Amino acid sequence: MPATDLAGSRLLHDARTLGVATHGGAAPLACASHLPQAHLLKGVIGRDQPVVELWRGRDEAHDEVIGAANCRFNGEVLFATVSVIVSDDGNDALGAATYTAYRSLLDALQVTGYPHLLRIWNSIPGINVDDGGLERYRRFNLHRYKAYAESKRPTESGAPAACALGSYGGPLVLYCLASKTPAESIENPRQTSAYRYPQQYGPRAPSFSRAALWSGAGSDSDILFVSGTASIVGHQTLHHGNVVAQAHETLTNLQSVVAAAISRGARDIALLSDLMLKAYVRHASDQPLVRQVLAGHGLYADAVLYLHADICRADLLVEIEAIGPARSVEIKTETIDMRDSRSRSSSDSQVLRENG
Ligand code: 3EB
Repeated sequence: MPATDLAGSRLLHDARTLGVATHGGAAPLACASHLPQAHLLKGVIGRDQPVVELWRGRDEAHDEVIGAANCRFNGEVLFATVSVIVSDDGNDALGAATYTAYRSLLDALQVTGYPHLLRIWNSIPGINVDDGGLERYRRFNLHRYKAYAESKRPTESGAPAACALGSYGGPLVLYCLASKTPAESIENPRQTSAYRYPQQYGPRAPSFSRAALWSGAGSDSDILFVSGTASIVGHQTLHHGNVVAQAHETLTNLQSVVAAAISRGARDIALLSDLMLKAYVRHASDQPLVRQVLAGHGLYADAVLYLHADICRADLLVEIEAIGPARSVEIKTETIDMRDSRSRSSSDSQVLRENG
């Protein structure tokens, strides 16, 4: 255990570390306050402690705060977080927060010289709530599109891999990885491209790619960012109310998008099992079923991070994302033992326990 204590502390204080996303926990992680940190208010399922997702590059990184964006970059990639409070007045508070957050982020990418957004995570308070006749997720889509279009960013092919999940209160939180060189957009032949969804899903279709395939500078392997993937075939949700069938359909979709990436020449990726997975479940009590489906597909279900979150379509019960394998960027998830930190005086003493 002392060895992993040290490993955890070393990782957080490693000059190559780019930033963290903290899943769960009442407050942001004090021992990571020197890094861009996305504090996400989702419940971690199956572990009684928060989890920190830590991003580390190959070279020493430097940070800069630009407007609302906390950035850290190493000459090759940039990690950034933006957090914007959603006011409770007005019908379109979420839309306004989305526009502000995206404009700040995109301006920061331009200023720092990392213009290519590879992957972005969106955490949206009350994602399925109806605000004055339009669901918050649909308002989010309108304003994300507007910010991309005004910043002359791709809104169709070339848009980043993404996901959009709910949070139970708190601000709108974005975190992302961007780079100096572009990624290749990958679509899923089983699914209508999200940016071509018909109007029945909202006045503006979502701006994201099913996956982004990126080769780091001078790297001999690629990194595949697979967007949040759900039980959608064509543009329709399948298997209403059946989480097991939705999980199977989701895995078929994931396998299909990974196959599409391989057929485009992805290096070092052969199977879905080569990637790191994160699963979001709408109902925490469904997690054992999802876990079982993953194990049944030969995946290492205990290494998956399970988070309790609302999903952008009200009829979706599960969504899974994938990433890896990462040579140019390392991603580790670790459990933080908060009990341990309470017994110590230094805020640097929180224990990070690697879970593989
Ligand atoms: C879907 O396939 C499910 O709006 O950024 C997945 C990934 C979903 C990203 C987004 C939404 C987003 O449409 C929802």
